[in-house]
Amino acid sequence: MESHTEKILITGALGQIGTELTNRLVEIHGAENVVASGLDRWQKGITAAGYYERMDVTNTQLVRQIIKDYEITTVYHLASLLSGTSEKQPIFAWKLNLEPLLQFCEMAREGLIQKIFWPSSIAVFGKGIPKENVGQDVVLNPTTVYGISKMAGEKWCEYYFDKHGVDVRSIRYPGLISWKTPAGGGTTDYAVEIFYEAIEEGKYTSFISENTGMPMLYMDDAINATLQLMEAPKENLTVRSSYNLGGMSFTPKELAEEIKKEIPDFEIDYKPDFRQQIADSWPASIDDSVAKKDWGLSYNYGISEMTKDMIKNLKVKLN
Ligand code: AKB
Repeated sequence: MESHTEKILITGALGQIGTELTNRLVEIHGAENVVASGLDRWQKGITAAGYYERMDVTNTQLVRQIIKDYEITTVYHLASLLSGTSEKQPIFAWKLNLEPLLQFCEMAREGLIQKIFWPSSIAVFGKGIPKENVGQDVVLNPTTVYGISKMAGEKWCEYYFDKHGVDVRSIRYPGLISWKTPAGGGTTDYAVEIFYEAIEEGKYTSFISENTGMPMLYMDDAINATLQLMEAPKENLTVRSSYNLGGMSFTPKELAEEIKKEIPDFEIDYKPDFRQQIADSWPASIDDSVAKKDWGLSYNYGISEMTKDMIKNLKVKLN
Protein backbone atom coordinates (compact mmCIF):
# COMPACT_ATOMS: atom_id res chain seq x y z
CA MET A 1 0.00 0.00 0.00
CA GLU A 2 1.31 3.46 -0.88
CA SER A 3 2.27 5.53 2.15
CA HIS A 4 0.93 9.09 2.29
CA THR A 5 3.82 10.67 4.12
CA GLU A 6 7.07 10.35 2.26
CA LYS A 7 9.95 9.32 4.50
CA ILE A 8 13.18 9.92 2.71
CA LEU A 9 16.68 8.43 3.00
CA ILE A 10 19.55 10.12 1.16
CA THR A 11 22.83 8.27 0.71
CA GLY A 12 25.93 10.34 -0.01
CA ALA A 13 24.17 13.20 1.76
CA LEU A 14 27.41 15.02 2.54
CA GLY A 15 28.52 15.08 -1.10
CA GLN A 16 28.24 17.77 -3.76
CA ILE A 17 24.64 16.93 -4.77
CA GLY A 18 23.67 15.41 -1.42
CA THR A 19 24.12 18.49 0.75
CA GLU A 20 21.97 20.67 -1.50
CA LEU A 21 19.35 18.05 -2.32
CA THR A 22 18.95 17.15 1.35
CA ASN A 23 18.20 20.74 2.27
CA ARG A 24 15.66 21.13 -0.53
CA LEU A 25 13.94 17.91 0.53
CA VAL A 26 13.77 19.22 4.10
CA GLU A 27 12.08 22.42 2.83
CA ILE A 28 9.49 20.32 0.98
CA HIS A 29 8.89 17.42 3.38
CA GLY A 30 10.02 18.73 6.78
CA ALA A 31 13.18 17.81 8.71
CA GLU A 32 11.37 15.03 10.57
CA ASN A 33 10.79 13.16 7.29
CA VAL A 34 14.35 13.32 5.98
CA VAL A 35 17.20 11.02 7.02
CA ALA A 36 20.62 11.99 5.69
CA SER A 37 23.38 9.39 5.61
CA GLY A 38 27.03 9.17 4.69
CA LEU A 39 30.37 7.63 5.55
CA ASP A 40 31.68 10.65 7.42
CA ARG A 41 30.88 11.99 10.82
CA TRP A 42 28.04 14.50 10.85
CA GLN A 43 29.10 18.10 11.34
CA LYS A 44 26.77 20.63 12.85
CA GLY A 45 24.89 22.66 10.28
CA ILE A 46 26.01 20.68 7.23
CA THR A 47 22.48 19.55 6.37
CA ALA A 48 19.10 20.48 7.79
CA ALA A 49 17.87 16.87 7.87
CA GLY A 50 16.17 15.79 11.07
CA TYR A 51 18.35 12.69 11.33
CA TYR A 52 21.81 11.63 10.28
CA GLU A 53 23.00 8.03 10.05
CA ARG A 54 26.69 7.33 9.66
CA MET A 55 26.59 4.28 7.44
CA ASP A 56 28.54 2.39 4.82
CA VAL A 57 26.00 1.94 2.03
CA THR A 58 27.60 -1.39 1.02
CA ASN A 59 26.64 -2.78 4.46
CA THR A 60 23.30 -4.20 3.32
CA GLN A 61 22.23 -5.43 6.73
CA LEU A 62 22.70 -2.02 8.31
CA VAL A 63 20.99 -0.23 5.40
CA ARG A 64 17.97 -2.55 5.64
CA GLN A 65 17.76 -1.94 9.37
CA ILE A 66 17.80 1.84 8.87
CA ILE A 67 15.12 1.59 6.16
CA LYS A 68 12.94 -0.38 8.59
CA ASP A 69 13.64 1.74 11.66
CA TYR A 70 12.66 4.99 9.96
CA GLU A 71 9.92 3.42 7.77
CA ILE A 72 11.60 4.89 4.68
CA THR A 73 9.45 5.11 1.55
CA THR A 74 11.80 6.91 -0.86
CA VAL A 75 15.55 6.63 -1.34
CA TYR A 76 17.77 9.13 -3.12
CA HIS A 77 20.79 6.92 -3.57
CA LEU A 78 23.62 9.32 -4.44
CA ALA A 79 26.71 7.60 -2.98
CA SER A 80 29.08 6.94 -5.86
CA LEU A 81 32.72 7.12 -6.94
CA LEU A 82 33.19 9.57 -9.84
CA SER A 83 35.10 9.05 -13.08
CA GLY A 84 38.64 10.04 -12.11
CA THR A 85 38.62 8.16 -8.80
CA SER A 86 36.97 5.11 -10.35
CA GLU A 87 39.90 4.68 -12.76
CA LYS A 88 42.19 4.43 -9.73
CA GLN A 89 39.99 2.02 -7.75
CA PRO A 90 38.10 -0.02 -10.38
CA ILE A 91 37.04 -2.95 -8.21
CA PHE A 92 35.81 -0.76 -5.38
CA ALA A 93 34.08 1.56 -7.91
CA TRP A 94 32.12 -1.37 -9.31
CA LYS A 95 31.14 -2.51 -5.81
CA LEU A 96 30.06 0.92 -4.60
CA ASN A 97 28.41 2.09 -7.82
CA LEU A 98 26.42 -1.09 -8.44
CA GLU A 99 25.75 -3.30 -5.42
CA PRO A 100 23.80 -0.85 -3.22
CA LEU A 101 21.62 0.10 -6.20
CA LEU A 102 20.70 -3.56 -6.65
CA GLN A 103 19.98 -3.86 -2.94
CA PHE A 104 17.62 -0.86 -3.05
CA CYS A 105 15.88 -2.30 -6.12
CA GLU A 106 15.45 -5.58 -4.22
CA MET A 107 13.99 -3.71 -1.24
CA ALA A 108 11.53 -1.99 -3.59
CA ARG A 109 10.62 -5.31 -5.19
CA GLU A 110 9.88 -6.68 -1.70
CA GLY A 111 7.68 -3.65 -0.98
CA LEU A 112 9.96 -2.29 1.74
CA ILE A 113 10.40 1.03 -0.12
CA GLN A 114 8.35 2.59 -2.89
CA LYS A 115 10.54 4.88 -4.95
CA ILE A 116 14.23 5.25 -5.78
CA PHE A 117 16.27 8.00 -7.41
CA TRP A 118 19.66 7.01 -8.78
CA PRO A 119 22.06 9.25 -10.69
CA SER A 120 23.59 8.10 -13.94
CA SER A 121 25.99 10.22 -16.01
CA ILE A 122 27.00 11.36 -19.48
CA ALA A 123 29.85 8.86 -18.91
CA VAL A 124 27.57 6.10 -20.27
CA PHE A 125 28.24 7.32 -23.81
CA GLY A 126 31.67 6.67 -25.25
CA LYS A 127 33.70 5.63 -28.25
CA GLY A 128 32.16 5.94 -31.68
CA ILE A 129 29.21 8.06 -30.57
CA PRO A 130 28.77 11.46 -32.27
CA LYS A 131 30.07 14.36 -30.17
CA GLU A 132 27.21 16.79 -30.61
CA ASN A 133 23.58 16.65 -29.60
CA VAL A 134 23.71 13.03 -28.49
CA GLY A 135 20.22 11.52 -28.39
CA GLN A 136 18.41 9.57 -25.70
CA ASP A 137 18.56 6.22 -27.47
CA VAL A 138 22.05 5.99 -28.95
CA VAL A 139 24.05 2.82 -28.40
CA LEU A 140 26.08 3.13 -25.21
CA ASN A 141 29.77 2.33 -25.44
CA PRO A 142 31.54 3.56 -22.29
CA THR A 143 35.32 3.17 -22.04
CA THR A 144 35.75 4.11 -18.37
CA VAL A 145 35.17 2.13 -15.18
CA TYR A 146 32.69 4.77 -14.04
CA GLY A 147 30.84 4.75 -17.39
CA ILE A 148 30.63 0.95 -17.39
CA SER A 149 29.20 0.95 -13.86
CA LYS A 150 26.64 3.62 -14.76
CA MET A 151 25.60 1.82 -17.94
CA ALA A 152 25.12 -1.43 -16.02
CA GLY A 153 23.16 0.44 -13.32
CA GLU A 154 20.86 1.91 -15.95
CA LYS A 155 20.14 -1.54 -17.35
CA TRP A 156 19.38 -2.83 -13.84
CA CYS A 157 16.95 0.07 -13.27
CA GLU A 158 15.18 -0.75 -16.51
CA TYR A 159 15.13 -4.45 -15.66
CA TYR A 160 13.60 -3.94 -12.21
CA PHE A 161 10.96 -1.64 -13.68
CA ASP A 162 10.10 -4.00 -16.56
CA LYS A 163 10.14 -7.23 -14.53
CA HIS A 164 8.93 -6.09 -11.13
CA GLY A 165 7.36 -2.63 -11.61
CA VAL A 166 10.00 -1.04 -9.34
CA ASP A 167 9.64 2.75 -9.50
CA VAL A 168 13.28 3.70 -9.96
CA ARG A 169 14.00 6.99 -11.75
CA SER A 170 17.27 8.30 -13.06
CA ILE A 171 19.04 11.21 -14.75
CA ARG A 172 22.27 11.20 -16.76
CA TYR A 173 23.86 14.19 -15.07
CA PRO A 174 26.37 16.24 -17.00
CA GLY A 175 29.20 17.93 -15.05
CA LEU A 176 27.71 19.62 -11.99
CA ILE A 177 28.88 23.08 -10.94
CA SER A 178 28.23 24.38 -7.45
CA TRP A 179 29.78 26.52 -4.72
CA LYS A 180 28.34 25.11 -1.48
CA THR A 181 30.13 21.74 -1.35
CA PRO A 182 33.26 20.96 -3.39
CA ALA A 183 33.10 18.24 -6.04
CA GLY A 184 35.60 15.40 -5.86
CA GLY A 185 37.20 12.98 -8.28
CA GLY A 186 35.32 13.90 -11.47
CA THR A 187 36.52 14.80 -14.97
CA THR A 188 34.22 17.79 -15.22
CA ASP A 189 35.45 19.11 -11.85
CA TYR A 190 37.85 21.53 -13.54
CA ALA A 191 34.74 23.69 -14.03
CA VAL A 192 34.37 23.94 -10.23
CA GLU A 193 38.06 24.19 -9.26
CA ILE A 194 38.60 27.03 -11.73
CA PHE A 195 36.30 29.31 -9.71
CA TYR A 196 38.07 28.66 -6.40
CA GLU A 197 41.48 29.35 -7.95
CA ALA A 198 40.27 32.35 -9.95
CA ILE A 199 39.15 33.99 -6.72
CA GLU A 200 42.01 32.84 -4.47
CA GLU A 201 44.98 32.87 -6.91
CA GLY A 202 43.82 34.80 -9.97
CA LYS A 203 45.00 31.92 -12.16
CA TYR A 204 44.24 28.27 -12.92
CA THR A 205 45.96 25.33 -14.62
CA SER A 206 43.30 23.23 -16.28
CA PHE A 207 43.67 19.45 -16.44
CA ILE A 208 41.36 19.50 -19.47
CA SER A 209 42.61 21.03 -22.74
CA GLU A 210 41.31 24.39 -23.89
CA ASN A 211 38.97 23.28 -26.69
CA THR A 212 37.38 20.23 -25.08
CA GLY A 213 33.63 20.86 -24.83
CA MET A 214 31.55 19.04 -22.23
CA PRO A 215 27.94 19.36 -21.05
CA MET A 216 27.55 21.05 -17.66
CA LEU A 217 24.71 21.98 -15.31
CA TYR A 218 24.43 24.46 -12.47
CA MET A 219 23.45 22.79 -9.19
CA ASP A 220 20.22 24.77 -8.82
CA ASP A 221 19.01 23.42 -12.14
CA ALA A 222 20.20 19.91 -11.25
CA ILE A 223 18.22 19.88 -8.00
CA ASN A 224 15.11 21.27 -9.70
CA ALA A 225 15.35 18.63 -12.42
CA THR A 226 15.79 15.83 -9.87
CA LEU A 227 12.74 16.92 -7.87
CA GLN A 228 10.68 17.44 -11.03
CA LEU A 229 11.48 13.93 -12.24
CA MET A 230 10.64 12.43 -8.84
CA GLU A 231 7.32 14.28 -8.70
CA ALA A 232 6.27 13.47 -12.28
CA PRO A 233 3.29 11.14 -12.68
CA LYS A 234 4.48 7.58 -13.25
CA GLU A 235 2.51 7.24 -16.46
CA ASN A 236 4.33 10.18 -18.09
CA LEU A 237 7.72 8.51 -17.88
CA THR A 238 8.82 6.76 -21.07
CA VAL A 239 12.45 6.22 -20.05
CA ARG A 240 13.24 3.77 -17.27
CA SER A 241 16.96 3.51 -17.86
CA SER A 242 18.03 7.15 -17.38
CA TYR A 243 17.02 10.51 -18.87
CA ASN A 244 19.47 12.61 -20.91
CA LEU A 245 20.13 16.08 -19.48
CA GLY A 246 22.07 18.57 -21.55
CA GLY A 247 22.35 21.72 -19.47
CA MET A 248 24.88 24.02 -21.14
CA SER A 249 28.00 23.11 -23.14
CA PHE A 250 31.32 24.92 -23.07
CA THR A 251 35.09 24.46 -23.26
CA PRO A 252 37.64 25.51 -20.59
CA LYS A 253 38.62 28.39 -22.86
CA GLU A 254 35.05 29.63 -23.13
CA LEU A 255 34.59 29.37 -19.37
CA ALA A 256 37.84 31.28 -18.77
CA GLU A 257 36.59 34.06 -21.05
CA GLU A 258 33.39 34.27 -19.07
CA ILE A 259 35.33 34.44 -15.77
CA LYS A 260 37.52 37.24 -17.18
CA LYS A 261 34.40 39.39 -17.57
CA GLU A 262 34.10 39.27 -13.75
CA ILE A 263 37.80 38.97 -12.82
CA PRO A 264 39.68 40.79 -15.63
CA ASP A 265 43.20 39.73 -14.51
CA PHE A 266 42.34 36.03 -14.44
CA GLU A 267 44.82 33.81 -16.29
CA ILE A 268 44.52 30.21 -17.42
CA ASP A 269 46.96 27.65 -18.79
CA TYR A 270 46.49 24.00 -19.71
CA LYS A 271 48.20 20.81 -18.53
CA PRO A 272 45.92 17.92 -19.50
CA ASP A 273 46.30 14.77 -17.37
CA PHE A 274 44.72 11.28 -17.51
CA ARG A 275 41.26 12.83 -17.32
CA GLN A 276 41.70 14.32 -20.81
CA GLN A 277 41.29 10.86 -22.29
CA ILE A 278 38.07 10.41 -20.31
CA ALA A 279 36.75 13.78 -21.51
CA ASP A 280 37.64 12.89 -25.11
CA SER A 281 35.38 9.85 -24.89
CA TRP A 282 32.39 11.88 -23.68
CA PRO A 283 29.92 13.97 -25.71
CA ALA A 284 30.24 17.73 -26.01
CA SER A 285 26.49 18.32 -26.06
CA ILE A 286 23.35 16.34 -25.29
CA ASP A 287 19.82 16.23 -26.69
CA ASP A 288 17.42 16.29 -23.73
CA SER A 289 14.16 16.73 -25.62
CA VAL A 290 12.64 13.53 -24.17
CA ALA A 291 13.02 14.83 -20.57
CA LYS A 292 11.51 18.17 -21.68
CA LYS A 293 8.53 16.38 -23.20
CA ASP A 294 7.96 13.76 -20.48
CA TRP A 295 8.35 15.83 -17.30
CA GLY A 296 8.90 19.44 -18.31
CA LEU A 297 12.67 19.77 -17.82
CA SER A 298 13.80 23.41 -18.05
CA TYR A 299 16.83 25.46 -17.00
CA ASN A 300 17.37 28.84 -15.35
CA TYR A 301 21.15 29.10 -15.78
CA GLY A 302 23.35 29.53 -18.85
CA ILE A 303 27.12 30.04 -18.71
CA SER A 304 26.92 33.79 -17.89
CA GLU A 305 24.28 33.49 -15.15
CA MET A 306 26.13 30.52 -13.64
CA THR A 307 29.52 32.29 -13.71
CA LYS A 308 28.15 35.44 -12.07
CA ASP A 309 26.37 33.44 -9.36
CA MET A 310 29.40 31.23 -8.64
CA ILE A 311 31.74 34.21 -8.27
CA LYS A 312 29.30 36.22 -6.17
CA ASN A 313 28.73 33.35 -3.70
CA LEU A 314 32.29 32.03 -3.58
CA LYS A 315 33.68 35.48 -2.88
CA VAL A 316 31.54 35.61 0.26
CA LYS A 317 32.30 31.98 1.23
CA LEU A 318 36.08 32.29 0.79
CA ASN A 319 36.44 35.57 2.63
C1 AKB B 1 32.48 13.15 -13.47
O1 AKB B 1 33.15 14.01 -14.08
O2 AKB B 1 32.92 12.04 -13.17
C2 AKB B 1 31.05 13.48 -13.12
C3 AKB B 1 30.09 13.06 -14.18
C4 AKB B 1 30.00 13.77 -15.45
O3 AKB B 1 29.37 12.12 -13.98
N1 AKB B 1 30.91 14.88 -12.86
